[in-house]
Amino acid sequence: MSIVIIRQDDKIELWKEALQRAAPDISIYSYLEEHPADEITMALVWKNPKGTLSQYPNLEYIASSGAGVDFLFEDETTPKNLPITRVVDAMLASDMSEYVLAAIFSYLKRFYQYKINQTKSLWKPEQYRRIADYTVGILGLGALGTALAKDLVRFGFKTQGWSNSRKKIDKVTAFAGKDELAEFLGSSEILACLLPLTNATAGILNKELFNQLPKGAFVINAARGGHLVDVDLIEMLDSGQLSGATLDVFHQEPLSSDHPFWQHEKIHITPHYASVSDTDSVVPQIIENYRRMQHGELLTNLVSTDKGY
Ligand code: NDP
Ligand code: OXD
Repeated sequence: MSIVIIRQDDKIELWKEALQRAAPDISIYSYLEEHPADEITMALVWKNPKGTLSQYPNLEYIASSGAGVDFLFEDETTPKNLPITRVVDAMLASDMSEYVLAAIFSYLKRFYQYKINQTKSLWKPEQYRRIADYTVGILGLGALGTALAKDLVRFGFKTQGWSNSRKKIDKVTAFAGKDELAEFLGSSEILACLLPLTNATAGILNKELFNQLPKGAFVINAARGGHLVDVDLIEMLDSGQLSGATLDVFHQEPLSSDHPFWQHEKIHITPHYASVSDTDSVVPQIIENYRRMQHGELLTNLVSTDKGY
């Protein structure tokens, strides 16, 4: 029984060392080194190349080293009927919350406009509004959305969230399901998307949705590029229906250098780095699940293969 780590960035050794430190008794391999495929029972993956998982005949369990699992469902070769887990981690959640708060405060204090003014050496005070003036809406009240909602409440924002099932979070107005989406959008002057990417949520950030927001709303997408219809965002920004957008995620990553988002002065881009799994914080839950698998116990942070998240 051993673990293989499959990812295409330069973090394989980082993960391997952290796992090995926490569990010296387990054999852990990079998929790039020679390793006994038939001994592999668990794969720790992040955007693994398509087809890589099907080469392990005795695989029992797949763990995403991030919160998202969309890349596993998008790969038709991902073995069916194996348990899939994802990361649920307090540090990942607080990092995300800090990202969204940074975007909101930059918007509130007009930093985005000042950046534009600076390129023109323009000294011009811009009107600002205050925390109490805004209602922030969060699409997705899961592990990340809930942490963000609580932080927003602590700062004094009027806060509301939308999810599949209705949530109960102190001082947060909770909306649930398609029937309540329009009402939720109607008062979300700042909208943050923290939904998982599934068949039901792909393309949800589109013209129809943006038109239901109050005029001049600000949008933050830190979930997945597939949630956003890019041309609709540009149209809504140019028409003034939206006043700006902060985007961390894109259909194609890295975002190609000729994508119109780069040159749009109302779009603020970060390179899918809002919140990143910290190995020290996350490794204990990975090892815990490996031990559980060995003992035939129920895994934690299981993904629903029916729902896709
Ligand atoms: P969770 O699974 O904990 O939460 C997802 C939330 O979305 C839940 O509240 C769920 O509702 C709701 N939801 C899902 N589908 C629908 C739908 N069709 N209609 C309404 N609500 C829906 O996920 P996390 O909070 O852990 O993570 C969210 C996403 O954030 C990840 O999937 C990933 O894509 C992204 N992410 C991005 C990062 C970055 O750096 N940019 C870092 C980490 C994550 P319910 O609770 O009722 O099931
Ligand atoms: C994640 C991410 O899903 O980093 O964890 O995007």
